[in-house]
Amino acid sequence: MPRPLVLVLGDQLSLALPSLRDLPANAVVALCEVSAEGRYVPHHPQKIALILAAMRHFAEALRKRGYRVHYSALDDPDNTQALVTEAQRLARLHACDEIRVVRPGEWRLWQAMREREHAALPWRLLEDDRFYTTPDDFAAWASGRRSLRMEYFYREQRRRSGLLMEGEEPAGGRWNLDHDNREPLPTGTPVPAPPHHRHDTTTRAVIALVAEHFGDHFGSLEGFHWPVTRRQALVDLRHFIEHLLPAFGRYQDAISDSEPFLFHSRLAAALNLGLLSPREVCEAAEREYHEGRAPLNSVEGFIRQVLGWREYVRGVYWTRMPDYKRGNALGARRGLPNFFWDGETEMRCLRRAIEMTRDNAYAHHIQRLMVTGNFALLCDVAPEALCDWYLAVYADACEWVELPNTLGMVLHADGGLMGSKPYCASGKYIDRMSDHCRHCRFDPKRVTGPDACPFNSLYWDFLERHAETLSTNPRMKLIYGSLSRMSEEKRNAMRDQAGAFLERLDAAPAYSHARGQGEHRAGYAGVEETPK
Ligand code: DLZ
Ligand code: SF4
Repeated sequence: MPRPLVLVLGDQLSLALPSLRDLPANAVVALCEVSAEGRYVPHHPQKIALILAAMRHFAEALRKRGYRVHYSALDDPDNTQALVTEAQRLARLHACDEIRVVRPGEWRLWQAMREREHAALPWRLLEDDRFYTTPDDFAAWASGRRSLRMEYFYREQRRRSGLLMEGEEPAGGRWNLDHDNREPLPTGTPVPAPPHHRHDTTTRAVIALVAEHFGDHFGSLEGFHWPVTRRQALVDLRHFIEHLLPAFGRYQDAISDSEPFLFHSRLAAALNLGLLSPREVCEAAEREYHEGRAPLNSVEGFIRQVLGWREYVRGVYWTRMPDYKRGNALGARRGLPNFFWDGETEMRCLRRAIEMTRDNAYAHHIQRLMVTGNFALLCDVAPEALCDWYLAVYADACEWVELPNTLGMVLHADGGLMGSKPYCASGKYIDRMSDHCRHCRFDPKRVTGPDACPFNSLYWDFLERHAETLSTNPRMKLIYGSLSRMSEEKRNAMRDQAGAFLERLDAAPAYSHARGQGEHRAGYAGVEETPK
């Protein structure tokens, strides 16, 4: 009888995983902690601790259900410290004749595994059916379309799933209530605290291990509060549904100087690791609407993220890689500013977004898109530099979801495949949506002069620099109209202001962590490294 080794990756921690079904009794299930995965970008210590703690708990859950599990711990002396070599070592150790694995979360690993499909020890790749759509479903939807707008994909997903549908029509008569999701947070609005999960001995051991091995990475381990078991993830889901969902829609785009999580679910990490399924979270949210406990703009806004956007970016990723990763439509070349690694900037909004990232391995969608992302866009930060940062610092970042969001949505580097215009904005937007500017030494209303908010001149300078590419875009017509009506004198002053800012940015001394990136990237393939 064939004897498979089933490799379960750190973001595949679901009992419903296709590779765990119908296994012969002699099969061995392997989970492998390897340093290559922790270092190919310098992952936030909380992210590594989350994955390793969740892997250890999942291995226990599998053992309890009778699976035969081989767990390679990070400090096992025989550990080869890379996923492909480690799986091969374990397959030989247990005399297995094939390695089965579900499609991983990154093209780099998928490619390395596919190359071994016909090797002496063959790898068998299985499709991941834990999503609403497979890459083949997405390819079928995308085929023959000139534009891949999320909105049309999302409508089809609603029809297919039946979520928030009343017959053939969307519940409430509209497909998308985004316009009702843009209120700033009134001062003094109470925000419920996130659940805190008790750390058992397994989680405590992992936190100590990560501090020892990855303590040099950007990010604090203190206040680690991520759910590391399915049971804890369900507590977070219930907390979101009961305490956050009703106000989620209204304040979805709000930013707070003091509250990192607001009414956001923080469920993406648990979803992306497999502790929760997209179906159960969407259905839980939908129930709240039907039972009158949450308004449609909240429920639709949440379901759009999970059923629409999450599936859509995954489809874009798998149907466009590896070329997608090389996209740089705006020719951006600047390195990542050093303060992304320490938060040392006078720009309050950026400082707080980076500090919150350091403390929580989390920043919410609008901080990522309109603060750090917008700044990187306006400064022509190279897509690779920003994508590596987002992949490293956020607990929920797997490349399939991070790359299209960063390269496509934030940086418009895919030439508009995903977004019809770049999400560039001046300080006015941040002032409207947050209370940061009240605490900032800059003035969001000034465009030039020593106290002017840097976002303002950077914004206009960005539009000028990229006029050739962007000014013909119908959705940018209005803003280019405003630019063209400005006096030459004003435009010169803004150009000088932005130029001086960018010069200072380039002259800032390199932060040691940023220098360390070269070493991290050298092991990027992470699959064939020499065993330590
Ligand atoms: C992100 C990550 C880290 C830090 N460590 C591990 C690990 O030790 N073992 C593992 O199986 N997975 C890890 N991961 C997640 C992998 O990078 C992910 O499973 C791949 O699918 C790439 O997306
Ligand atoms: Fe950010 Fe400008 Fe507001 Fe300061 S003034 S917080 S830099 S938007």
